[in-house]
Amino acid sequence: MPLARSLSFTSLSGLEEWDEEFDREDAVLFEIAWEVANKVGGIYTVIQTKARLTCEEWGENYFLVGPYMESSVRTQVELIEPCNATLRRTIDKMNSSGCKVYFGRWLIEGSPYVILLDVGFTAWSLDRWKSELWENCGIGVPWFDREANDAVLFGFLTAWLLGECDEPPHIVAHFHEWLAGLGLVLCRQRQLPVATIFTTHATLLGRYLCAGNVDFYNNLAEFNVDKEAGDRQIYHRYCLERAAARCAHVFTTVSQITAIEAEHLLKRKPDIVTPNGLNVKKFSAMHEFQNLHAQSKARIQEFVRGHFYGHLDFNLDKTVFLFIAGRYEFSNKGADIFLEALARLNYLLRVNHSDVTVIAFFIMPARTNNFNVETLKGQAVRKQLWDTAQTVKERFGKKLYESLLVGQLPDVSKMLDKEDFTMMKRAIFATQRQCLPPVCSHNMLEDSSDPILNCIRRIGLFNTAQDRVKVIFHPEFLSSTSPLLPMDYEEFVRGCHLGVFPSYYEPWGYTPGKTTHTMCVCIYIYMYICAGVYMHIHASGIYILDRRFRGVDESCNQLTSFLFQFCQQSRRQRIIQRNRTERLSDLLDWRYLGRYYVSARHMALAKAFPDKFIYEPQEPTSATGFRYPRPASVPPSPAHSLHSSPHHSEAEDEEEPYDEDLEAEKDRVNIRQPFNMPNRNKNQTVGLPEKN
Ligand code: G6P
Ligand code: 1S3
Repeated sequence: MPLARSLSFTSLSGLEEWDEEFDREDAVLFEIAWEVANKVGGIYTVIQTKARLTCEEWGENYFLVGPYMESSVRTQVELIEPCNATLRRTIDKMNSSGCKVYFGRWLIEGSPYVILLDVGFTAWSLDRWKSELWENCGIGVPWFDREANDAVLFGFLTAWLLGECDEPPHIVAHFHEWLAGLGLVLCRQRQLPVATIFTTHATLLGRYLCAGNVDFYNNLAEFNVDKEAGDRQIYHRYCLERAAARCAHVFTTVSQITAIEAEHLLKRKPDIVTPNGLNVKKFSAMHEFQNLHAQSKARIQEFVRGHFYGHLDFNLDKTVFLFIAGRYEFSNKGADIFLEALARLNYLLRVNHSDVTVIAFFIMPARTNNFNVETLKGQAVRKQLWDTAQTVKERFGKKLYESLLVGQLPDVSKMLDKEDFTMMKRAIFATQRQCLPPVCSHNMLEDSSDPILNCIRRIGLFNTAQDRVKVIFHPEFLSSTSPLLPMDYEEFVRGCHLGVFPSYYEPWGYTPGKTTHTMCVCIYIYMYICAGVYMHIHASGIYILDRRFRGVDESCNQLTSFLFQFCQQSRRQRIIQRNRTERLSDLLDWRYLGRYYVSARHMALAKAFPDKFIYEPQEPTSATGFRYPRPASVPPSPAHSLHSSPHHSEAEDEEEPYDEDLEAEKDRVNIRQPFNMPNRNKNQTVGLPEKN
């Protein structure tokens, strides 16, 4: 018997330092998910952003397995011949047995290989596979659940594929979420020589229970899981999920809070938490992202000019843009308490006679039949005003030029003639409107029962002139080709001032992650932040809303107070807060977070092939500890020594005299200023929250 090889980390400070003893030549990694090259939600982002790092680690031995979706394949995948003899043989064999299996390269960073399984093409096997599932695993899937039927087809096809791949000897198969989980169950039931990992990104029951009126986190241990799943008609799905979690060599989830949830609801404690990362792009200078903010904000302002035409009685320079985005789960994602807090904020701003206006965007996809006429008209009116202004400007310029040509100063009273005035009056008349600016940009299919619209109706935020808080519900993901708001999501986030994510159920929270990634300040929810990360976040200008032991009303009050503080900030303070947010970006980088996936794979190999591999976890010590690099914006230490970095420091934030425009400019170009100047700002709140 060959000697077992030790799979351990020699250091936790960098991926390049993984133990080299593990020879990847005789191992192959399959990562299987329904969202491979198929954008549905967060798992797509996990796999897509992680691909570059995994390709660096596994090279040609890394394969993603997903469903074949023609529309996505046409735009995202280059179909090619299988890259090795084993796969060619396997795919040919499956295709000659009535399947359609495609091989290609996914055109994302890292260009990973993808194997795409056409589940629709093998639908003829559904009944046979379902009865096999019933006989072998006792799980019955009802005919009407289309998603579960797809999961059955996808699971059997995956197990077939893995069963045919007999070379190289060590296969690691990593399955994501319940939709892919059956493949894992079948691998184990058929005793395939495969090291299996199952990652749940959210438990099915967690999602369903939280969406109802349940005190979820305080009752995790009390739920009768079978009954709860049965009551919600998801028992078969729950069985598939639980079977995958129980059968896996290694079970993982994305955060500590979801690990506790999984332990209670899926009855297995995750072996390791594998948090999600992003591909963090480093800016060479801090003012770069500040400039990008200003550019994107200008585009949002243009949209707002059109949307509020005829009611533009507020100062756009004193308008703060807030947003919430994500899967449309009204209370799970915290849209309920955000709206409630906005109503309270509206009241506070009004009674304090604030000159600040808040525009809150809700970007959550719902069923619609396109943009509504009033919203489109707004943009058309804005465009017409712009065109009119350009025409008058050209005519004016021509007259001015002609007058200068003959050596005369122009007669100002004759520069605009009757025709110009008529044109301008017509344009102004076009801005009259009989209705208020719409709260929703689209025609909703379920308008009368839509939870956001119903809540807006109840709290009365109708975009009236008196409202200091205006709302715009955009029930579609953003796109740079939209005729209404032609911006992609990242650009939009950059232009906003604050992202608000008071989710009740959020296993990881990619949306706040991506928001920080674009250096936009945001409000995180405490529940899913682990203790170590909490300290980083708290130091980074991010607000943390604690919903753990608080009722809805108390959380609403806390959120309202954060929002009110934010609205009182000056431009200068917002700039500083954005700079601080930059410090968080390293926390989310796959280069650091990818190690947990590596660890899970090592653990699985050691469990599946104990005579070949030994897994030796190593606790981080002060010598090998997990340390993030110092972000560029962190002030040098000791605090009052001379600075070696050209970046703006916190000491400056607090101690320098205050001139908003000058300071903003300084921040842009990172000019260093001397210390110990008199502090004009002593009594001014900086807007950072108290630690709870
Ligand atoms: C960036 C730009 C500044 C601009 C500021 C506006 O920092 O570099 O030129 O003044 O954004 O910030 P605000 O928070 O008011 O959108
Ligand atoms: C899930 O997607 P969601 O937005 O429905 O998976 C994501 C990736 O792990 C996670 O970030 C998110 O919290 C979950 O909820």
